[in-house]
Amino acid sequence: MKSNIARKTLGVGAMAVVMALAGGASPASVPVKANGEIIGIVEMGSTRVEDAVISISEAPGNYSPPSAGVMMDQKDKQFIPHVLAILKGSKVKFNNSDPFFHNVFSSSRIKMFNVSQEKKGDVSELTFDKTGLIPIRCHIHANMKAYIVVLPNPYFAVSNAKGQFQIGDVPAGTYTLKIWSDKGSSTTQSVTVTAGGRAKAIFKVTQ
Ligand SMILES: [Cu+2]
Repeated sequence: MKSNIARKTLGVGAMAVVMALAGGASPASVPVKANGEIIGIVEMGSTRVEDAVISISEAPGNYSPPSAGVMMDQKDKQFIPHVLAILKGSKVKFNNSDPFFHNVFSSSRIKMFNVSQEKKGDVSELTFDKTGLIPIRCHIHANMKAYIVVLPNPYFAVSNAKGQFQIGDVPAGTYTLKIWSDKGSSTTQSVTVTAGGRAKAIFKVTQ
């Protein structure tokens, strides 16, 4: 046991020397990672929940939205993605990939709009500068439903088909982690992110 530890220590030391030589940098100049990440899963009973939006409610700083618009496509009479999470101030491009008429509208108080994309390739671009939930529909196809969730900071994620999510590059701190899903609700959680660490959260959604 003792010899194992000794060997392990030697191994790490040797590796550090090799890295320092290869990189031409002393260990003191290696940047310290001040941010961490949050990972987790979203469950509902024994199934996993896709398209849940997980976000932290308060984070310091001012954030600039991406200059390019984020795409919400209309293909095979569906909005893709079903749930789009964006940073406040972002532009969304509503694209028509179908060879027929689509329309996008919302009656929400946060952003009320009504635009049409008559033919394949038509795009309507809108800016979303208030935070909140915006349900959207198409006047032509009643089954078409989607949601845009506008958030105040960039620390959010949408769960994948396995219910997994990952929020990366979060400044170290303690936050309230919240969730929105069109399938149900779940309570908020407190999460502490440490520098270089990985905080974990499990959300249980109920109807
Ligand atoms: Cu449509």
